Amino acid sequence: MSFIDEASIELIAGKGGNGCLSFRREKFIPKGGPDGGDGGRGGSIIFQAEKSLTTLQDFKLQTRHQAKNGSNGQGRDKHGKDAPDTFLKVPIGTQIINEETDEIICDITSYEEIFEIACGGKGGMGNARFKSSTNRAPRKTTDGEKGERLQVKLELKVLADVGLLGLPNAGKSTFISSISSAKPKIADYPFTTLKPNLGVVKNNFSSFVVADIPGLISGASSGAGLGFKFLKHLSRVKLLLHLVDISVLDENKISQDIKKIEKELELYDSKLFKTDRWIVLNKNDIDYEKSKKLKKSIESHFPKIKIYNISSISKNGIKELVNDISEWCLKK
Ligand SMILES: Nc1nc2c(ncn2[C@@H]2O[C@H](COP(=O)(O)OP(=O)(O)OP(=O)(O)O)[C@@H](O)[C@H]2O)c(=O)[nH]1
Ligand SMILES: [Mg+2]
Repeated sequence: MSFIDEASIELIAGKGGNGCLSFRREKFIPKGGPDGGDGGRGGSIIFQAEKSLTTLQDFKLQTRHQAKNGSNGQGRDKHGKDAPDTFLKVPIGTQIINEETDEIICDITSYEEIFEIACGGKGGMGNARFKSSTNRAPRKTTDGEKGERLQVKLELKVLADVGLLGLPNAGKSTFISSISSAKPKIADYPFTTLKPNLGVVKNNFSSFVVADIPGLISGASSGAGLGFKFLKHLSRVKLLLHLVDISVLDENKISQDIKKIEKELELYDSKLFKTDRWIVLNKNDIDYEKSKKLKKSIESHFPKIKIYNISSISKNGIKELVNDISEWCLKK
């Protein structure tokens, strides 16, 4: 299944039913009064978050969603039935944007809330409503109102506490699979990850959600590689973990790699660049002694940033890092 995080759809709420024109006809009552009932309300369109969904794929297949119309009123003062509302299920983290104005209409961030986006039309009035002392046989009725119609863009930005960042092959997917039950594809070639993966990390009594995205390369902020398309998924995280492959064991090469990612972040979005970020030197199982020295020198290159030294394979240093993330997430 492909990962779809954008879709453009048309929403049409139901029209209200028309009011009815009718007069009572019964035996022995030659001139019965007006008894046309009102029309029912048109169905509204409502968004709701659904736990089992992770992409907007369904909205690529169906781009037009129309709610049912209300029923027309009938004689004998029978009101038309209200139409049922149409519920559209989306993954949590979906934003709904008005395509004409570009304004965010709503942001679906909880499973409890529902959001009515297009309101069904009111039913029209039957002629019974127009009876008065001066007009005992009104022939007037009104039609049901049209339902609201709207063109919207859906945009999914995954909701996570922690986002993983790094060059392809840094070990981001290995890291998420070592700390959570997420099972992403892992391989020794770049761009193994093609869509964001989420993992829930349970630590003592708290838990946090981590998002793994495809690796970034130089020029990512202007569209190179795959990572750019996915950077927006990090826009709402509280903490970025920048994973760095230290297997080259070369201080200069490693700090150049770190700067490459920093530059892309800054070019992409200054707000994302200002998000709290820790550097995580990964693959220290290759040479633990050398990795300790490397950590010291990298610290001198990046004095303002917190730096960790771990191995996602041997799990060295992972516990301390996970504890610090938990504590930090609780404070935020
Ligand atoms: N020795 C060692 N190898 C590691 C470690 N972590 C990851 N690797 C290896 O590095 C390679 C890349 O790992 P991935 O987890 O797929 O890297 P990624 O950052 O998710 O890569 P992309 O999805 O392509 O961006 C794999 O061959 C992993 O086995 C580690 O701590 N030590
Ligand atoms: Mg990966």
